[in-house]
Amino acid sequence: MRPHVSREAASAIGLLGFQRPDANAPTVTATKIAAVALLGAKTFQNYIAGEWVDAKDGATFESTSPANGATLGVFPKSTATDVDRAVAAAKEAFEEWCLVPAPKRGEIIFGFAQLLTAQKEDIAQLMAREMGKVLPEARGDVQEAIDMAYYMGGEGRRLFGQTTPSELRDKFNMSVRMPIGVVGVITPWNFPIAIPSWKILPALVCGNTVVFKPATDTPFLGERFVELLAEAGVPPGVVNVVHGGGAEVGNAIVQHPDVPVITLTGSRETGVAVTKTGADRLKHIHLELGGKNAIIVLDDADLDLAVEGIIWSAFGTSGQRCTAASRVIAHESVYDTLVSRLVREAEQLRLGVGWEDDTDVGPVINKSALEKIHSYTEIGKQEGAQLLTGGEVASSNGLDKGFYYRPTIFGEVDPQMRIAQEEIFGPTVAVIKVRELDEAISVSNGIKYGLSSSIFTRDVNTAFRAMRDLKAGITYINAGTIGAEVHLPFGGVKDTGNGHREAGQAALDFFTEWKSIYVDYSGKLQKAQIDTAE
Ligand code: UN1
Repeated sequence: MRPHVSREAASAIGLLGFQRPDANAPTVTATKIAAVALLGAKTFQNYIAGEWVDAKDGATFESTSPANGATLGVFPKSTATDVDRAVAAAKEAFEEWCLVPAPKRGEIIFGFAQLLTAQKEDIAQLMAREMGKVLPEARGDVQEAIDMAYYMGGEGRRLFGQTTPSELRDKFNMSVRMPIGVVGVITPWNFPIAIPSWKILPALVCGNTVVFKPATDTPFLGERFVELLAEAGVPPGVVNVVHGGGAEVGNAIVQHPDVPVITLTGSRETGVAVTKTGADRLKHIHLELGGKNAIIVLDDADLDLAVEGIIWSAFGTSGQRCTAASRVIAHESVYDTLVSRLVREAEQLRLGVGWEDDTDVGPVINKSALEKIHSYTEIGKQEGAQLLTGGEVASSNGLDKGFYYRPTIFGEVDPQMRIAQEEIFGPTVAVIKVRELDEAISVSNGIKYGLSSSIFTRDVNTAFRAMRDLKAGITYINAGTIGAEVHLPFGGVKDTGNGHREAGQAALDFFTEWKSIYVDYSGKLQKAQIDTAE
């Protein structure tokens, strides 16, 4: 049961005036979701075994808007006891869910895609409030989950294995994908709908069940995601949500003996800790960690395009994407022009609440993020980099109610400076001058991470060299560093992860285990490697 909230309260948190879903849009069932849920829910619960339940010890935390400080909801601050209940439910549900024909599992996920489509605007509006991103990007975040739902729903009728000849007569060989069990899903706040979809939807279509811990900065969106899954027909216990922090809930999931698979998007430090914790039980761990992505601009680049690509990749989502461009590597012959054009463009970006049409850049996620971003401005100045624009908290015109930072550009940056090496996760970009392609590639590679990379050039030979030599999981030619599509593998090399990928077919490899099956129909004992005569 979810309590209703008054219109006044709803209006106070800025949730009124949403565009209602199109009556002709595909809907799956009559539902309490969408507007009613957005307006009507003030205190939220965990979702375990198909029931909405409070945390066992009754503790709570609030979700507040980084845009204006409004309280959006109160959520259970769960503990290991709640995780135990969720894991038990997921373990029990696995026994039946793994036997549901994969095409049927896929159909439920298609239903989820339809619900998300119908609710896209409402969820985007909520996201602009809870996470802060501007509406076009919030819609994109939801769209990414819709795309993933259609893609993974389709996998229900594929999940291809392999057949291959046997070395022996009258024998048939094949390999099939098998579900693994309960998957622990730990997600960040920066893509509060898209990233859960990358993890939960492939896990489900492959026949696994899920215990999901959304980020504490975006629990409302995590709860909406699960509510829609339940609405789409995911049976009780197959997806469970447990709200709360990493130290309590995250750790309990990672330590739990009945959770053999963990997928985490988070910081490098958390990734290392999760790996250590899971090691004793030989858990399957997927990690998607940091980035320090660079855009290379060569002397033959289309500069208009490069400027657009840099501004979008550096300041979109207020720089809070793992794929954001936080470095620009500019050929010396274009450096001055590029820098002055970037500064001009950055200074025209309008800061504000994400749900206003004329906002280009929304807030950053919370106070500690704001402080961390500003501390890097101080570090950059101390290191001797040239602060070209920004470098300060924005607090005029009501922005002091939220966490806003001016788009910041440093020039004359040395590749070894901390602002060029460490992940800031904010609207700060470091511009580095180079003399030629080899140097550009070596600067781009000269960091511990390896997620996204990009080069602007009109020379096809240069482009192919970059595709080969940039050490990253993703390389863009003549586009910025953001904008990955769901049907290609997503992830990075070096400290960005541990070799696994999400999205695309690669996700299926993580959420299943291969089983090789040999069928001997010769009616006699045939010995592989021994009976080699014919
Ligand atoms: C992330 O920041 O972790 O490629 C994900 C992009 C988005 C996903 C980013 N499609 O920028």
